[in-house]
Amino acid sequence: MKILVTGGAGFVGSNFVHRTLATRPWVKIIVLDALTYSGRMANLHGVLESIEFVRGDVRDRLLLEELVPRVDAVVHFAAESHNDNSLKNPSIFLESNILGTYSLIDSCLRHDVRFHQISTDEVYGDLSLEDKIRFTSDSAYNPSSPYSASKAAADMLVRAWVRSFELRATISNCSNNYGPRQHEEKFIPRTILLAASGIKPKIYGTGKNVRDWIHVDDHSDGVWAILDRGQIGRTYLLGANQERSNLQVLKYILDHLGLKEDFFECVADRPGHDMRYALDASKTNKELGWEPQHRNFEDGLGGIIDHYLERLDSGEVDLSKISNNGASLGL
Ligand code: NAD
Ligand code: TDX
Repeated sequence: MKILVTGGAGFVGSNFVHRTLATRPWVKIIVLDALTYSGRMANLHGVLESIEFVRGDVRDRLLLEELVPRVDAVVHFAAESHNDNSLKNPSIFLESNILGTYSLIDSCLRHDVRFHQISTDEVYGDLSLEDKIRFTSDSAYNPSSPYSASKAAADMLVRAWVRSFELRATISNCSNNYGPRQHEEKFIPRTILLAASGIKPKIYGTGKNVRDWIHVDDHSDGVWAILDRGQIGRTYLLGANQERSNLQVLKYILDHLGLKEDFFECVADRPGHDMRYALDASKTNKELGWEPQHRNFEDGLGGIIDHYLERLDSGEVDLSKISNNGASLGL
């Protein structure tokens, strides 16, 4: 089997490449990545000799004409992925996330290639802290930010292409990932890197906002369960049922680093900040037999903190970009 992995130099995509080669060494991989500010060749360290890497944009139709006919499936991770950036510069989110997905599904349709759309729980909007429900694949889309609206729009295109043109496609909506190789603009790496450098980490607003945290390897295994056994046209939710408030995550990290629990500062809230995400992934479990292997968030997080401390020691992290008192801007 040969697959095209878009965005394979980013956080989730690179972990998918590492995980695939570790668990399915027979799978041939082409990575297509534009190497924007968030893509790093270093994320593919150790696997570069086993894959084909192409630097390019998912909107480049001519390039897709060369690559797509060579594979059995496209797994589409490439995206602008940071909510804070989408509030400051939405246009690139529309370009890469919506038009990029359109170029890929158009090419996959013409070459009859299977397509898998990597999406997010954020397309469903948020829940309140009091809500007893979790989102299911039947929940209505109700995105809050330019980022989540662009992901929702891209998912809608995929659904329409399945219905109107019989594109062979599936979609997965996953909750917040943690693991190695995540860009330092995101909450967990940013908090570890700042705290370990003696700079107070930043909590947006009250810190009561809740995310469901899943280990990135469990996300990758879920995608493979869908590629292997998923039904064309279906949406599958991937969540770990590990809801934690941002304050709980922060305090765990501070404790792990031997720092006082008040070593942080509250800064201006993210505009439109979603309060709580929670997914009910039981249907994916029943239909595909997938379930997260990392059952406890704190155990999983404890295992990756050293990875970020090593990155700090290597001097590759520019702390000035993430130590400001608000949302970082990687673009
Ligand atoms: P990331 O920002 O770390 O990586 C994105 C990658 O895509 C980078 O390597 C970047 O260079 C590449 N890219 C961006 N625009 C491109 C373009 N136009 N053409 C080619 N390559 C381009 O993001 P991530 O956190 O790894 O997220 C990857 C995917 O997973 C996204 O689709 C995101 O919506 C989805 N997702 C992420 C999470 C999470 O918690 N990180 C959760 C659910 C879903
Ligand atoms: O310094 C910070 N302080 C803080 O309190 C940062 C960077 C974030 N936060 C808060 C905002 C969120 O409530 O932490 C929470 C997590 O923030 P992010 O890491 O920016 O992730 P989030 O906005 O939840 O979106 C993530 O999960 C879904 C990914 O970035 C998306 O790509 C994915 O779709």
